Amino acid sequence: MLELYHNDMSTCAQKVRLTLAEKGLEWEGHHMNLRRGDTRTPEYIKMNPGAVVPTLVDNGTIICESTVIMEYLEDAYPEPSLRPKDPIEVARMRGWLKQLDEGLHAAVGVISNSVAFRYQTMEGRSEEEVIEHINLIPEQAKRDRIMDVTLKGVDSSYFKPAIKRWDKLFSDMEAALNENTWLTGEEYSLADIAYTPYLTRMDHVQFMDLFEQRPKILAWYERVKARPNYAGISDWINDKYIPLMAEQGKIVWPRAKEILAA
Ligand SMILES: N[C@@H](CCC(=O)N[C@@H](CS)C(=O)NCC(=O)O)C(=O)O
Repeated sequence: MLELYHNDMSTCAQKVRLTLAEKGLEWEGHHMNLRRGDTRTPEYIKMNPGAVVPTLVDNGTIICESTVIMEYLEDAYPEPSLRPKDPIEVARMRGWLKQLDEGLHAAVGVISNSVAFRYQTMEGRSEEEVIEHINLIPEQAKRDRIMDVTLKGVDSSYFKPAIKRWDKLFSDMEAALNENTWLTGEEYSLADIAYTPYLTRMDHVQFMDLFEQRPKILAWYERVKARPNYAGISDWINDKYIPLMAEQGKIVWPRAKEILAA
């Protein structure tokens, strides 16, 4: 039996739910409330040392890290295949996945937190309680980043590099989609799945002007949303998050635009 510790709006959990849906796999969910700190308990950290979702449990075996989970699902449940046959395309696919793990995911965390999620973290907590809550994050670098972004919002020094990094990624993505229908070639792959939640996040924070001059990305986004597996995102939308992300995102977008124009 497949069990997934996840969260409704988490981009990493969305990656895994999209993969499970594409493969038509049944799973049992354990929903974790991230603002409450459900992943920061000693019991959960034993299972997932980073104190994050998602965690997959397959017949009692624990698998952490969304990219690792996606590749595991591809190996353990190969049909339909989400890894291209051509080794060059597999290399490209892994290149896209690697970038998320090496900074892009953290950068989207900076954007989402500084724009919107910080308000949820601060709600009902004094400043000391906010600091105490963030201090439960096991990894030092992440703790420092989340602390700064939560306390300072878009004035955090992490905001500028984060938006610039995503802008660079979107230039690369537009170029790739100018060549092919999907990110790695003519086959829909784990790379397309992995980036779908991040496009959705840009949409939710109303940063869609990023794609004004990037029509291929917009067309790709329409294609991924039209696939049945998009239910892995749309069935789990938390209505409390959407207005907050939209309202705060609209306020912040001119600032992001200024950074990108400089
Ligand atoms: N590298 C990890 C990152 C996972 C991650 O950052 N998950 C976030 C949600 S997208 C989380 O659980 N955060 C916990 C928290 O905010 O307390 C992965 O790919 O699985």
